[in-house]
Amino acid sequence: MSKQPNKAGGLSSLQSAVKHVWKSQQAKTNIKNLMRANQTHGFDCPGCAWGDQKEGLIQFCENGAKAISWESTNKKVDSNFFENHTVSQLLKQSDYWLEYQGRLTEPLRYNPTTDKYEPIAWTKAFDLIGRQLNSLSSPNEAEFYTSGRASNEVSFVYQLFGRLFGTNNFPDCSNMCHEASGVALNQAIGVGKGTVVLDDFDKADAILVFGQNPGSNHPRMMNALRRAARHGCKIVTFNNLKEVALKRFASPQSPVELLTPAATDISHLYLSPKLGGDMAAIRGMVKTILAKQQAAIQSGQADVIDKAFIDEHTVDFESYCKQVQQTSWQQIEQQSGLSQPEIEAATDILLQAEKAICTWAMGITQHKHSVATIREIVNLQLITGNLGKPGAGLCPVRGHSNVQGNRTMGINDKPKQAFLNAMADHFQQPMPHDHGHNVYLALNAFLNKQSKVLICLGGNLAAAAPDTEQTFKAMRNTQLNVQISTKLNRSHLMVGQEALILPCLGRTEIDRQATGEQAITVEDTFSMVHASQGKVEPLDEQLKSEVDIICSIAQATLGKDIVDWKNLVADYGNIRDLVAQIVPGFADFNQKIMQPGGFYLGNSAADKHWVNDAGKAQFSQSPLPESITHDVAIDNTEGTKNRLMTLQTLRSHDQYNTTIYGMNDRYRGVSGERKVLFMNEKDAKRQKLKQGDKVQITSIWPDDQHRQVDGFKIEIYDIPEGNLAAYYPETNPLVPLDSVGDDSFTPTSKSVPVILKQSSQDAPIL
Ligand SMILES: Nc1nc2c(c(=O)[nH]1)N[C@H]1C(S)=C(S)[C@@H](COP(=O)(O)OP(=O)(O)OC[C@H]3O[C@@H](n4cnc5c(=O)[nH]c(N)nc54)[C@H](O)[C@@H]3O)O[C@H]1N2
Ligand SMILES: Nc1nc2c(c(=O)[nH]1)N[C@H]1C(S)=C(S)[C@@H](COP(=O)(O)OP(=O)(O)OC[C@H]3O[C@@H](n4cnc5c(=O)[nH]c(N)nc54)[C@H](O)[C@@H]3O)O[C@H]1N2
Ligand SMILES: [Mo]
Repeated sequence: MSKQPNKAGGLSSLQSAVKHVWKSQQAKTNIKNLMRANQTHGFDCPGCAWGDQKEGLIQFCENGAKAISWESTNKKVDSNFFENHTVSQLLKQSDYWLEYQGRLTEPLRYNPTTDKYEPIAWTKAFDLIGRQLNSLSSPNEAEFYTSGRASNEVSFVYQLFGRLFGTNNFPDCSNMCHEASGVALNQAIGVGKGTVVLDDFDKADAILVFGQNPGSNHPRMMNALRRAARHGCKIVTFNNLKEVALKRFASPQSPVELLTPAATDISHLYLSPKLGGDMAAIRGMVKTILAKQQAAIQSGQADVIDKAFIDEHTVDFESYCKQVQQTSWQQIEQQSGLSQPEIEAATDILLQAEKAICTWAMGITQHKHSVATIREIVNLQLITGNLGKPGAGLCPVRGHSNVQGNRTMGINDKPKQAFLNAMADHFQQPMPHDHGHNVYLALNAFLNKQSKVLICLGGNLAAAAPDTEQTFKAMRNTQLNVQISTKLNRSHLMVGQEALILPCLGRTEIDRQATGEQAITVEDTFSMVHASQGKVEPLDEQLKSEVDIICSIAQATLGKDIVDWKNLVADYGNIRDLVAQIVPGFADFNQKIMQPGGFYLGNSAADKHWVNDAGKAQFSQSPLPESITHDVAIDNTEGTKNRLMTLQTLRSHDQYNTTIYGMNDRYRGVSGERKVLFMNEKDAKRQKLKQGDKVQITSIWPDDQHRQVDGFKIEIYDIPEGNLAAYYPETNPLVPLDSVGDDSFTPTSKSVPVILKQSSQDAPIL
């Protein structure tokens, strides 16, 4: 059984930050870099999308330090490197090894005869892309993927280019991430973003944290939770696993907590529902509230629900109540894995709070019924009137540092009509109106050979997307695969008929253009937009900025009649002027980013202004899913009994999505390995497995594909029976491409039905 530490943060996290800065071999630069992270006139930390505090010298966290050091290495992956490595050889290396080789510094083109990437001049690369795009029989045969680190400026020119070219095919990392939040919130409250700002965390009396691990993935959120807990705010955590940081956290900024065993207790109540069981748990909370309301009416006491808010601001309350009444406690307990008293205890905390916030992340968004679950979170906040007042609201905690800004700038396969109209009016050009492709549709289009050209603005689609074998096949089907990146990764090895690697500047580097040094902007989880400016010399003079690369491709494809692309590259202020004219909320964009800390975009729902179809906040009324548990005995193909269990795929403490920084997961007590399978002791006994045994994991899905990974070591763990957990991306081969969320198309990465067998051999590298 793994030994978890008894607190998170503190000295160990500072020590780990220092170790990663040192390992980058650029210690001096990186220490300077860290002091500029998230400071006015500095750069935005590429780690996560949490908001910045107003004061404090240190605005980075351990994992931000890793992200920054990872980018600022002095190791280069240039043409020399590729002379010595064929793509076939590189394919045998791990994801960790690939990224560890250093920064990409030269534009490269794949040569199928030598099976190597070879140097190509930038202009030739742009011409090649322009020719290929213009040879397509329809613009919809091109797919423009974005990863959420891309700035507002590059996102805007990217979508402008794609739409002038003629398509809405903008698959993006959000499709695999918070898509369900956007869909559900748009339906319910008319805006697909969170309604709270950072200050609200200081005002809340209760915070409900659903399905997220901020200790590793949003460490700066831990400061907000710690402050709240110390003020007496009650935090209720719903997490399938017992995440240490959500139990006890020591702030590295507090001398006492840094240097002594002291720490702050974070969660007042910690509940561990079954995977996918949150909707049932929340339904149980509402059922409790309605019962208490009934009792209050009968005894002539004050309302438990917020009747005034419900009457004035919502629709469909009555039909929702009927739905709740029809849901039995038996079903709620069975599906959530929580008991009625546990759910009632959580409800009591919420009801005692005048102001409450609900936050959530991937533990909620990566299931089949994620949209319905998020609607249920909204229902809970509506019934208690916890929306549109300080200290209360909804907070989907975003992942990538500018994933929210990408959408605001128009990276969207289903753009709103008003946005398309504004674009069409401004540029006097028709815009494509048909819905484009998300990640799921794009991969299918490559598999069916309907789509031919893939351009990726950052990210690592090959390793991030589900169903590795199918994803590889899809990417290898391309006529041209263009990867705009900072580091070598698996997506570069998915060569189609043609493949290009275009290396770009990172966020920490100085971006010099014709009019001088440029800043970019990003939007955080709280709709705050602020500038970010790199401060270190670029690693190589051949590197170009993402804006330059996209505008050069656009010019090579479309010419400069409609847009003067060079003018946009020369001064990013010109891009912001366009944004100011097209995107609501950005008037005086260039002036507003001069303000320290940036500016707030506003949120209509936070102002109790409802711009959805209903014109009011809308209660949803979905029944609970019929079944979410896969914990049943089934006959496997060899006729023996096997248990079907549910696997979640998640992040370790030492990774940033597909970028692996190291082999440890300190807060879960794992060191030196990533092929680990967390399992309940009773389940292990039932299946005659013990700590350290190696197993083969097979996912069960009604198609002919054989999805399996091998050599995973059993780690006996405090996890609900029937549930398993293992790291992504090693387990992506198990997530079936067609297993997606209702209405969101997000891969169901947190509920994969699997069976286990003793390992037969040592596992091959993915
Ligand atoms: N250092 C670092 N920071 C990151 C990232 C990173 O990889 N590394 N990634 C960034 C990105 S893009 C994102 S989207 C975020 C991701 O941030 P998280 O959502 O925290 O990421 P995951 O590791 O997927 O963690 C999922 C959490 O939800 C819990 N969980 C899983 N399923 C369920 C469920 O059904 N119910 C409940 N109640 N809990 C469940 C898991 O036990 C785990 O604690 O972090 C961002 N920040
Ligand atoms: N099974 C499973 N699959 C998942 C998830 C899961 O929880 N489970 N999570 C999903 C989620 S939430 C997300 S967001 C996706 C992530 O999907 P992506 O965003 O596509 O993946 P990343 O790993 O963040 O991308 C890393 C690569 O980005 C490039 N890069 C880094 N910085 C920059 C930059 O500044 N500019 C450019 N151009 N490139 C840069 C580097 O080359 C690096 O290799 O994965 C999803 N996949
Ligand atoms: Mo994400």
